Amino acid sequence: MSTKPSHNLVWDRSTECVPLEERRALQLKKLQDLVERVSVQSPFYRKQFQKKGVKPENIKTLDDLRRLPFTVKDDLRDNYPFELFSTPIQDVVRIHCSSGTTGKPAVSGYTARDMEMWSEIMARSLTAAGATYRDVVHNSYGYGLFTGGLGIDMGARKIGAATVPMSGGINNRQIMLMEDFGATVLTCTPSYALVLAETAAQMGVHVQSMIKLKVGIFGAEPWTEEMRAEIEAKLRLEAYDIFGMGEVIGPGVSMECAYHNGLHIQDDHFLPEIINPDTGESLPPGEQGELVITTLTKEAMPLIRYRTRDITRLAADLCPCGRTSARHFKLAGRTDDMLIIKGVNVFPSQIEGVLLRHGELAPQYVLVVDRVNNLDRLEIQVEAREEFYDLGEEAMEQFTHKLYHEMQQLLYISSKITIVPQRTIQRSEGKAKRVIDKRKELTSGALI
Ligand code: DLL
Repeated sequence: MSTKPSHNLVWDRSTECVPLEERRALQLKKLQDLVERVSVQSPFYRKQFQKKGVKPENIKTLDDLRRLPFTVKDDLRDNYPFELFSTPIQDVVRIHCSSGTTGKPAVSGYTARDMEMWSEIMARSLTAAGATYRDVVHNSYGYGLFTGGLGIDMGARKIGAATVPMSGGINNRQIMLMEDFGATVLTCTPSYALVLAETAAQMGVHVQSMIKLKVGIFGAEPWTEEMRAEIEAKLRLEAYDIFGMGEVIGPGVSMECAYHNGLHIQDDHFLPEIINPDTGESLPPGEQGELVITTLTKEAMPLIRYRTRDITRLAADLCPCGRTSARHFKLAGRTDDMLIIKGVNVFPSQIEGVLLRHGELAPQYVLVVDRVNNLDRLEIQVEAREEFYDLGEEAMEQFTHKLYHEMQQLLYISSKITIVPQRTIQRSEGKAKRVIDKRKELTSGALI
């Protein structure tokens, strides 16, 4: 975490730095309009409101948000494809959906105004990382139904930067073009940033002298502070965290500024809450729970109290950068990524934090969970670096043993540590697959 910010660029002070009272008054007005609007235009929410007995006139303060029903991912699937749209299809200009390979995807629609709002928040996000019209943005997020590529693209166009619409893959070519085009901003998943760093090293491209990257905007998957340090050292850039999700809009729901003390939520469009995922009860700033988002301004597919399943906490104070928006801290993970092993809750990011503290290990790992004789078993497979082999046989064994104990202290359960040779763990062009849960295969009969 840097204490001295590298810049303090803000895209639009009139909206981003608006006094807090004014921000809240605007949010309330937008919330009231939203409830009114969906009561008329959305058969889905009309029904939900009736069930809960809520009427637009019940929304008198921002706290009245809690009277509204939650929306969950299954509501999107159950109303596939367009039942959650609040506008007729002729007003929709874009449709995205989730990439799941089984079942029906979660669909999201956008009107022209939704697209304009998305461009605006992406312009804010890129500017928060210090990007301007002078930059060359090498965009390796996937273009297509996934919102990453196109979302970044719109923001970069809005600020006037030169965008290279790469998508992921063909790693050598990525490095060649980054070098030849003088890319200054890299946008991709943090795991793919590491793949690119590795590729540059294999190609003999000296990052410090041959690649001009100054900033990286990484998101779409959980990553730890340790991973940030690793990427910054390897790619010689300042790494920023960006968060978002297809159902809500795409990337840009929140973004770090140069102070790196949480992600600013674009809360003039996305009103955040943190709830206890088990009881649904609202939690105050500082307490960890599930992030819930209400889209205040989205037209085509507004979502009320959408349960994201992402685990984080809100900041209680304002950021010194001048923005008055709410902030959330780095995501711990998703409720559905949380592993329950022998009754203990484990987030992959906790394990990542410990692994990356060791110079002997590479930031490539996978967690294999299995059930043997009715007992859960966790195997942590992690790649070695040269430094590991330099230790010599005896010290290698001691190191593995030490790591085993560290994990036991962290997780309160024993795990098997397998240190595998370099470049044996599968790399990804987008979101990394960190968990192989064989228990799911046992119950569903599905094969991965
Ligand atoms: O991942 C949108 C996106 C694209 C965000 C590019 C950032 C950059 P989905 O594919 O719908 O959308 O996945 C959304 O990814 O609920 C989180 O669990 C996870 N996620 C997204 N950003 C972050 C982040 C895009 N910065 C899901 N840190 C979300 C941790 C993230 N997890």
